[in-house]
Order: sequence, then C-alpha cells, then structure tokens
Amino acid sequence: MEKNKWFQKSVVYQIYPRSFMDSNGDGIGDLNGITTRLDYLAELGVDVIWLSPIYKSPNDDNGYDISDYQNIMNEFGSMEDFDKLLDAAHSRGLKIVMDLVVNHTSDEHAWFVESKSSKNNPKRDWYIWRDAPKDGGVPTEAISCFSGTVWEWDEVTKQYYLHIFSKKQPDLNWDNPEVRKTVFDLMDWWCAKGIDGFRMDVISMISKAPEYYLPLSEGGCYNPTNGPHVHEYIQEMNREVLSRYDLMTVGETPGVTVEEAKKYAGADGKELNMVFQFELTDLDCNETGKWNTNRAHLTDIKRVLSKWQHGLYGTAWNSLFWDNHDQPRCVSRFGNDSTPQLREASAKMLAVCLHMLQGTPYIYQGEELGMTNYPFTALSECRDIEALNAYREYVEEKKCFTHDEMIKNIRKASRDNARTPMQWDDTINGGFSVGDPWIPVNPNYTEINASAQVSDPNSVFSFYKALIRLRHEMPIITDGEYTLLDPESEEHFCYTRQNKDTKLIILCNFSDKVIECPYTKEIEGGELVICNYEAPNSEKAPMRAYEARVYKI
Ligand code: TEU
Ligand code: CA
Repeated sequence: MEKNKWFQKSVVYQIYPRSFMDSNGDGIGDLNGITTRLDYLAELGVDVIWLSPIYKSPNDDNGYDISDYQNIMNEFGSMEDFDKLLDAAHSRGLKIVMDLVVNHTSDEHAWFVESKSSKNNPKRDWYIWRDAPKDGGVPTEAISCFSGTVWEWDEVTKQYYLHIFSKKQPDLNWDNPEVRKTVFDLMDWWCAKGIDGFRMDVISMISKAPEYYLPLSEGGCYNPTNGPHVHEYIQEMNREVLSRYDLMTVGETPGVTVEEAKKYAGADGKELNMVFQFELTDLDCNETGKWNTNRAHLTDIKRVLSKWQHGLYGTAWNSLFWDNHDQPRCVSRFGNDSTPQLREASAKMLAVCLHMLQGTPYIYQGEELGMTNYPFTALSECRDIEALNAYREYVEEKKCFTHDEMIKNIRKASRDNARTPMQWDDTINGGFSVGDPWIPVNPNYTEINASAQVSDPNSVFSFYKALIRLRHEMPIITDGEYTLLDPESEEHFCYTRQNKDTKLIILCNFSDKVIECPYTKEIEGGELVICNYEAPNSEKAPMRAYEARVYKI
C-alpha cells in the first residue's frame, strides 16, 4: 500500500480506556487491561485502535483535560505499560492512534499554572485572557459546550480566561507561534515512539475568528469553528510533523461543512486524512440541544450520509461512524433494543448500512456486541460533566424540564450511555473489573457479552467480523461510487456502489415490519454477499424486520 493510504482500507476500533478493561481491581480500566484484550481485537479483525486520551489528567472531563502530554494518567498505568501495549499491538498487526487534545489543556497543566501566575508571565499569551468589561459582566456572551459562559474569572490577575468546554479546560492560544511549536514538538515525540497516528480533538476550534470575542451587540459571532487560520495551522502541523511519518490522521471537526472538509481532508494530503462530521448525530437536536427524546427521520439520515458520500467522492475521504464515546449507543438510537431478536437484527443492519459506504469505518467499543444504552433512573448513576451541568442548567436554573423529563433525556442522549463498562462475560461486573466500577455496568451484561458472542457464528460480533473481512477483500467497498436509491422512503435505506468491474446493491430495512423487497429487478441473478438473517429463499422474498442484504451484480 502506498505510504499514507492504508487508512482507506482500514477499520478502526475506538477504545475508551477508562471503561474497557480493569487489570488491577480499582474499578477503572487501564493500559494493562487493554493489553490483555488485544487478542479479542485481533480476532475481530480491525486494523487500527484509537485510544481515547491516556495522558495525565485530573479527569474533569475523563482525560480530555490533559495536565501532562508526555506522561500517562496514574489510574491507567505507566509509560512502560504504554510501551508494552504498543509493542503487543504491533506484534499483532494492530496500529495505535492517539487522541490529541490540544485545543485546550487542563487548568492544572504547568503551562496554564504559569500563564495564570501573573499578567507578565512569558506564558500569559499561551491562553486567551480578557479584561472585564467596564460595565461589568463577562467579556462576551459566548456559551460553553458544557453549559454557561465560556469566561472564567481569575481573582489573582483580575482577568477572564476562555474555555469552550469546562472551566478546567482553558483554550490554548494557537495564534501564538510558541504554542504551535510546543504542540508540534510533543506530537513529534509521540511519533518517534512509533505510534501510528492521531485523532485530533475539536481541531476545527483552534483558530477563533475575532468576531468570536465580540459582544453580541457589536456583531459577535458565537461559532468558534473553522476559524480564519485553522487551515494554515493544520498545514503547518502537516509540514512540521505529519508528513515526516506514515500516520493516519482524523480531525474531530464540529461545525464542518462539505466544502471545509475538502480542505481538512483533501486528497492533496496537505492537512489530514479525514474528519468526523456531526451533521448526522445532530439531526435529533433542537433548542435544548441534544436534551430531548427526538429520533432522527430516516429520510434525513439518508440525505446527510448521501450528501457526504457525493460531496467528498474523489476529492477527500469520509470517516464513518454511528457512535463514539460522546454519543448514545447506536442500536438504541437508530435501531431497536426492545427485544433480543430486534436488537441483534438491527445492530447487524446498522453495521451493513455503514460498513458498505465509502470511507473509513469506526467501531466504538461494545458496538460489535450490540451493547445498548443504560436504563438510567437517577442522577447518581451519571458521571459525565456535560450531563451534570445540563441538569443544573435545564432543571434547576431554567426549569425547562422536570427531573423525570431530564432523566428520560439522559437515558436517550447522555454520553454516559457509551461509557458504561465493556461487557466481557457474564461474571460479576461483566468481567470488566473485580472491584467497584467507576460507573455502573449495564445490567444486561448477563445476556450481552463478548464471551457469549465470539464463538457464536450468528452473533453480532461474528457479523462485524464478516463485514470487516469483506472490506479487506473487496476493493469496490473502498473505491466504488455511491448512489442512493429512493430518498423518500422512511422504511428502507438502499444504495449502490459501482466501480469499473462490479456493482453492489445494499438493501437495509430500517423498520420493525416485514416489507416488500424494493428493487427485486435490480438484484435478480445477483450473488448474495451478506445477509443478517438466514439467506432468503429468493431475491423476491420480503424483507424481515431490520433485514439487510448486499448483492453483487
Ligand atoms: O468533543 C467535542 C464536541 O464537540 C463535544 O461538544 C461533543 O459534541 C459533545 O461531547 C457531544 O455531546 C470532544 C471530545 O470528543 C469530548 O469527549 C470532549 O468532552 C470534548 O471534545 C472536549 O475535549
Ligand atoms: Ca485499573
């Protein structure tokens, strides 16, 4: 494979280390735990592991608040443990991509401690400080992603600092060249260790437009994404670091449009390999953001996915995901977890639908088992700062929701749904830990767990394994051109992929009903490549609840 192009053929598996495997019984997943489970990932057949942050952190936002980029979080182990993990992964042909969180640091990072110490500290300008307005209040009305203002007052130096996320996550000032140089150096340090790439946290937010700092009355614009220098800075990063290694890079880019994505992830290779877009996962948002019980319409899902499939074809590269550590579980959200049968069928159908698209698929830990949302009934079961802050904002302050309504919203939308421990087997705590897990284990671990699925040829796990193998074996899954069939149907999602040799027709029933098989003519005489039920007796057979079929023509 040509240098830097292997990412197009790869399937990525995301590990949220805190919840993956606890090796020492303290209730927190750790690096040695991951190492003991590498054979499982090799069995699944994925190519790349993306590790959510493992660096030193006070864990205000579970490691997305980093206090030392060149050391390992105490709870996760040591640098020796990391080196062992990297070796063990490489010896199994698995690559490791690190999470790079450099839009902000922890407020406990030495840089911020210095920056905060006085107005004339050399690192003052490494962060974003502003005076209080003469008439009081905060410098601007910009709102944090984790509720409330983005400005936090510092009593010692009498200025505000900016934090798009929690107040313990101050934003770095990327306009300062020393900041960029320091970040590039630490990236280089990790590359020299032999890691295989970076997933870049909110990289679309590193350059803030000047309007972002203006009050609304002066035409302030509150969107901190895709700022004026973002491409310049990423190109500089590419020149200084990325281009010197054989890496896979993916930018997490809230607010990205197709046009912007062509720059971030253009085939010219000047910036990154691909980006994550959130248009799909934002479809069910409203004026209270994700905090509601809406469900996205299938027609909208198809519209968004199709727009990105066409928009980047031949010019850039898509990433494909239904969920991650910030999203509820996809089978609960886009499928159906009401019965074991429907859960299994819809988990497999969603997998077909996503894995047959063009782009690099990401599997979030447990997705390959059909793990579900957690049945939250109390706030005490929640751990995530986003949900806890939102509860305060919407229930206690603004009174938009009653307690019960907010718990329903949390059950549907909270990030903690994805963060409950990985379900390995049916022993205590799902085999995740012999201690007290930091977050409750989903009680359905007795039915949904890896040990029951790995050796079962009909399991969700085995089905994912088959899909990954298909991607490795059939070039059309990587290079075929995408065409959507019937954009108007709210029941099925059907599309084709075509290259110069072959054509695939992908049929997915997104409903819990038996439906007429759409496109019987088109699939006539075709070869059934994969199906999530026993093979239908004919191409004309109706499609069962959440049935998915792929035909090769
Ligand atoms: O998330 C960025 C982001 O845009 C979040 O607002 C995301 O949309 C939200 O979590 C969804 O509810 C990244 C990380 O993935 C997330 O875990 C971090 O909390 C955040 O950055 C700050 O580092
Ligand atoms: Ca542990």
